[in-house]
Amino acid sequence: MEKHELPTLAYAYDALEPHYDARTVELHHSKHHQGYVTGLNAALDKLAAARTSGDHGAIKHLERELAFHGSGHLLHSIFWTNLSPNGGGTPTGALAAAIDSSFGSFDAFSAQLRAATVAVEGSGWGVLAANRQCGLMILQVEKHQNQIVPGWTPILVLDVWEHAYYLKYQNRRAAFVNAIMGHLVNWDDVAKRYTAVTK
Ligand code: MN3
Repeated sequence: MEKHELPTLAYAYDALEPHYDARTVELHHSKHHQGYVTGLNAALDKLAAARTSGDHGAIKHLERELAFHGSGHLLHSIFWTNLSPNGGGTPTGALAAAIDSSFGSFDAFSAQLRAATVAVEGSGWGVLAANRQCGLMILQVEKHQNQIVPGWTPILVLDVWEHAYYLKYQNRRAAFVNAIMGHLVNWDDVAKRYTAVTK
């Protein structure tokens, strides 16, 4: 089976300054995200070995590892592309219309997403998810894999594990979320993901 790999960022580690500091972005990408890639590959290797041997005694543990590290890798891969040094502002076109339809207005959407993200209990993510038939909804994901809804695809994800912001923002999680929403969201990428789900 082909190995999963850490994706290369489209910008330098210091490109998101001052809103997202270079040291945190470097550690977050090269250490934390890499850890999920390594963990996912290890889980897949062990599952393959178990199939070969026919010994599925550790299957419950391995499936948990797969869900945790696989979701961690996927969410971080979306997260990096959701950010841009030229981000911020508001979406346009079909995505903007869908946000208005699902949430009433961009401001109402933004307030709900920021509230859901800031209120994550422990480590997790605020997620805007899309479904072809049903439009958009906001999810509050715990860890990487809990409180997802099958059939709904994440198109904008906000990481509020402490590793994502603690060096610069310490306990001020809301300030980190506001900095991302105000200055760094790459709405072109979110719109591209929305189109891929709904076309
Ligand atoms: Mn993270």
